[in-house]
Amino acid sequence: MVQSQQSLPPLKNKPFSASLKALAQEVETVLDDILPPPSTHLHKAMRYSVLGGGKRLRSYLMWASAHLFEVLPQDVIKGAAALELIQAYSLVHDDLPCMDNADTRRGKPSCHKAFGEAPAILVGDALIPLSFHTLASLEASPQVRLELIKGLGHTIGSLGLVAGQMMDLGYEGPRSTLENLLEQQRLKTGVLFGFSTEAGAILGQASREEQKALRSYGLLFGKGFQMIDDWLDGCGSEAVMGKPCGQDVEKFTFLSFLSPSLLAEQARLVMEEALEELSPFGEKAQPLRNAVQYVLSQIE
Ligand code: GRG
Repeated sequence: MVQSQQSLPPLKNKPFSASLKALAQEVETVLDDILPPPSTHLHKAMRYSVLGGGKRLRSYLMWASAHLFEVLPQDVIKGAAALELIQAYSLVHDDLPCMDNADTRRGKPSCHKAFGEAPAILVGDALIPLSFHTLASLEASPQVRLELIKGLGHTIGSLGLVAGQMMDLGYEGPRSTLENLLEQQRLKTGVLFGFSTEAGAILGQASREEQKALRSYGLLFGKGFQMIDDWLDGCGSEAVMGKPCGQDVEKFTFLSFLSPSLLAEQARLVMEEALEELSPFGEKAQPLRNAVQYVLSQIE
């Protein structure tokens, strides 16, 4: 049965952390349903990598963007789940020994540590098509589904996430410039956040201008998020972060180019730019403003 378009429940008075938690639970339930039962090694590894962890920030941004328009609530949660499948794939592959070589992820052994290296590659390989299949199965019109599928394909391909990873691995020019780092972070972090807010607007059949403004908010949010992530890794404490700090000292990060105080200042400016993109949306954009507030509060 096709259900009618409707506004998502207003959440402007709910604190960010409560909204994020509630949404994360809904997305987790859908992910649990989308993922195949754990009857094979591959499916166990897929469920291990996707479920029970992650802040679900991209889901939140998609939801908060869709919240500005008339949408099918179940499509928003399912669309957000599709983004989380991509997020999980990118982390599983990034953790591999031939990439960032990380033994832990989301507070537990990384996928290849728990299930083996070849299975971890195949987990990523299987999560990507599952994400596209999920978008293709939404109740939205074929046009909307096509736009989402096209947008995600562009976002995660050789002009998006994969290009960022190639730069990070040092295959695409010198890594020792701030310019290179900004582009790498735009591709690794920014474009998926940008697509998250754009996807909410696509679902809501927003105008091109609205889609552009929300994508721009997401890109700027991603830039600020990465700056603050680098600041926290260099200057934060494990007690506050809930994960070990100082893991990136050997790498090029924003702290390789900017002092902590300058980096914090830049992050605030970038987040202010992100907030400016929300001015056409008035009060209803409060959940998106709350996300900025939350990320900035970590360096206050
Ligand atoms: C194409 C293999 C491949 C990778 C693409 C996304 C990416 C590049 C790598 C992931 C590793 C990484 C640290 C990327 C920077 C973006 C970032 C800070 C990701 C972590 O996002 P959070 O903090 O993670 O939202 P959770 O666990 O909450 O989902």
